[in-house]
Amino acid sequence: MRFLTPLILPTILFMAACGAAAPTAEGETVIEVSGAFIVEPPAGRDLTGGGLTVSVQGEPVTLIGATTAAARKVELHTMSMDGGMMQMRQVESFPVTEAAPLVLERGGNHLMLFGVGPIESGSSVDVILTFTDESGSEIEVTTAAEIVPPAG
Ligand SMILES: [Cu+2]
Repeated sequence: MRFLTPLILPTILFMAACGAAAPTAEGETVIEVSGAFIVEPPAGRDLTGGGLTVSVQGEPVTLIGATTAAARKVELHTMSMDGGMMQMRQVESFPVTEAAPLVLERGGNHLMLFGVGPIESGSSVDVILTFTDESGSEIEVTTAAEIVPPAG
């Protein structure tokens, strides 16, 4: 289970059914994750997208990655219009500040999941998000992502 043995240590792991929060080492910054979802891939496909909202109280943090047991790989993607075409690009990170929560959603910046195993709408899977704070410390937050039907 490579996904469950990340190289990044030490970490703070905090799990909750509906949203998750993790204090940093200083106990001042609080990260809150809510509304996590993964779109059920179309039949025969193992590629899909997902989203969530991250807000932070205190110092800014940076989302630098995500993993889930439900997918081989999760990337951070931007979505933009380029010459009338929707363009997705992988990015290394997304910033989160008190003034600017991070929203990952369908049709916007999003999580891109590759090698997705069988998942069914209505169930949920844990997604582990890795953040860095301004001191360079890594913080992990686990959130339950709801599996939702493909957009109709
Ligand atoms: Cu994408």
